[in-house]
Amino acid sequence: MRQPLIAGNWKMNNTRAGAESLIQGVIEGSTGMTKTEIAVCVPFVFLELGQRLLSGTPIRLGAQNVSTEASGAYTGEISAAMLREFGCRYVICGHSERRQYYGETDAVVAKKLAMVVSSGMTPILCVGETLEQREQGVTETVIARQIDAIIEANGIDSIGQIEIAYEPVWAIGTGKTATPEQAQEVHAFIRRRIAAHGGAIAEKMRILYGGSVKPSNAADLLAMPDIDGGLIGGASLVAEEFLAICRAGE
Ligand code: G2H
Repeated sequence: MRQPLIAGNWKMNNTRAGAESLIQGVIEGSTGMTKTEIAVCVPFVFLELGQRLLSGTPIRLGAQNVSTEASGAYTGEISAAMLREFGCRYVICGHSERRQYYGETDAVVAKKLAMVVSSGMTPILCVGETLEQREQGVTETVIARQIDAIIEANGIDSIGQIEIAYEPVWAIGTGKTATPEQAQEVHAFIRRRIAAHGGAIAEKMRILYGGSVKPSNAADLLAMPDIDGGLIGGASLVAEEFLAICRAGE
């Protein structure tokens, strides 16, 4: 009942020529896929290219970050309105790499989500625990804190306007994937947590899994009742691999 979403997160990869052939490959290879929604979240500098190539196709364009501010003297920042103008439908917010390397707090992430929503796009909110936190048995506490912070800052209704991606930090780019059962357990917890806040949206909203998703594990992950798609890093950089994952959602 929830349409699967497979979104590529290219991170800081690719050349202009590489970006062009990858997007073309995804367009051509996804013809005939009707069930799965497909998106590519590219570096800012490839947005114009993405907008041009994807125009008239069902594939959505996305960005990987956004400023907390609307406009003004914020050197190096990119606003939500700019992303919207360049055809973005999705914006990844609060990816663990941004939390870890650029000090993004839950409060910053909440502000970014609000900016994206008010500009008419859909944020993909990333949440997830580190290996240390999992080993300490505080996975649910960490995820609850990340989700609750958004609800407290932006209200429960704002949750209906976002996508959530559960990305266990220990599974990101490491080749270690959460087992489908481990991921399902956390996805179900996220849904319960949102329902407990009075979010009638909990059953309808999509919760994606991210962290070393590849063609060989995508089908098993997507078969889980609370896994509604994937946020794909490394495997989204090779058209055939990304397409194989998209096909698993069909
Ligand atoms: C997790 C994921 C994409 P990868 O960061 O967001 O990357 O699939 O390379 O683990």
